[in-house]
Amino acid sequence: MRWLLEEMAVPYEVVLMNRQAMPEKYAEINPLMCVPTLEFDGKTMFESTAILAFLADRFAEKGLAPPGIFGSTSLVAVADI
Ligand SMILES: N[C@@H](CCC(=O)N[C@@H](CS)C(=O)NCC(=O)O)C(=O)O
Repeated sequence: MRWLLEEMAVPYEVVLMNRQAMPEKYAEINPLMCVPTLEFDGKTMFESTAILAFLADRFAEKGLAPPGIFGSTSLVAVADI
């Protein structure tokens, strides 16, 4: 996720999590209690492949994935190999 944000030159803030002591409240934004989680425009999302597809679509003008649903699908297919 961070490499994609860097490639797209999209500013972001990293919030480090202590994997040994994740606050229970974190489950409200990531029910899997793992990282990564993306907060964007007041919404949260989890699962790295889903986040990559979202970012590629949201910043489609950066040209890092083919456009549209077929582009998202091919991105997910490659990311999940
Ligand atoms: N399928 C998830 C897997 C995420 C995952 O495994 N995250 C690890 C770190 S890379 C994690 O948070 N593990 C929690 C733990 O080990 O306590 C995704 O792709 O986002």
